[in-house]
Amino acid sequence: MTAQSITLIKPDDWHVHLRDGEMLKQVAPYTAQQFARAIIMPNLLPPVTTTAMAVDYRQRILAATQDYPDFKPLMVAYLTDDLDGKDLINGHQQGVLTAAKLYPAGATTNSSHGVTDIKHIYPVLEAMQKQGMPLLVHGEVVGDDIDVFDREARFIDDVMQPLLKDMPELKVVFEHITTKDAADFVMSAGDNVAATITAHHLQINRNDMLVGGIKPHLYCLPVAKREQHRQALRKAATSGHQKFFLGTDTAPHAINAKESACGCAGIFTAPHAIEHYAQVFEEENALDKLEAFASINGPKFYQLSINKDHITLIKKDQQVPEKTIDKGLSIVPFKAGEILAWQLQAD
Ligand code: OTD
Ligand code: ZN
Ligand code: ZN
Repeated sequence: MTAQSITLIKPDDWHVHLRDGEMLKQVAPYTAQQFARAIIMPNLLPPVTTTAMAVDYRQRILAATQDYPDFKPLMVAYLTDDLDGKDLINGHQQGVLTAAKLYPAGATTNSSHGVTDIKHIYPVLEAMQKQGMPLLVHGEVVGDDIDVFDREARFIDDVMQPLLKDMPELKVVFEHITTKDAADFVMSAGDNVAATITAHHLQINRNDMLVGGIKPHLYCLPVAKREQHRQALRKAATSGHQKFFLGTDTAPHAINAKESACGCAGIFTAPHAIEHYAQVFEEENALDKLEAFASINGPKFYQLSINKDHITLIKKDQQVPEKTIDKGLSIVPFKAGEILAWQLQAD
């Protein structure tokens, strides 16, 4: 018999972009409604690089999610070539900074302040290793000679392997993996290496983005890859293995910034994030592994407690709205206008 409802320990989202200002007010409640905690990406303009900036940003997030007082944003500092390592470690010791994020310069939205050569930040990474502070990586190498579809595989060879050779105890989350290469690499690495997987990379391949007309709302970075990679990601996520956990990488942009001659990268999955994942796990006959992926593996890796609350998903069709509109901002969610098989039950 197929499941009509499932109850899970309340999930966490280990990778979200909540933005700032009016956009923050519009998008943050979607995440806070479904998830107990979320790792908040620091790629604002200017980026969140200090403990003080993270404290301020956390306040703005809490103000935007006051209807969900139990929601806990977990803050991340953005690593730059000249970051103050002392402040970073202090911020972690004080419980303000959960992790630090490595954006190779130019790899994704608002990454121009990112690290130009990982060797520049070796002293900071060594301190993080000692401290047990996780490093979150946008795992792509950028360069004029590197094909956009090869950026992630190249990152494994050029950055990840040498880094872990030099710092074998460093806790690393390979964010939003998109290739079989990355899934295999993470499986073969030590327990200190894990990965997040987005709902959209479990659902779309590069044909979905490009065949029959270009679909700007399916364009994100790292860009979706070939079908064989999507299959490898589905296998990894639904295996229940402790190394893989939920990170939506929901990355909203206003509609005019997406539907443009030079459209922004990012897919807005927050409104129905857990339902998108449930659909994938059901298709793979692995609904029994969803709780490990969504609610257990993440906190275990981050050495945080597992949530006490639960959520229930029911098997009931619902249509994703064409747009979410608030405060003059209009954003197109993932699968806009389409029917989803699962629905999160309201509290
Ligand atoms: N990818 N867009 C954004 C971030 C992510 O690489 C990412 O984490 C964004 O808009 O902030 C995107 O396509
Ligand atoms: Zn990224
Ligand atoms: Zn992201």
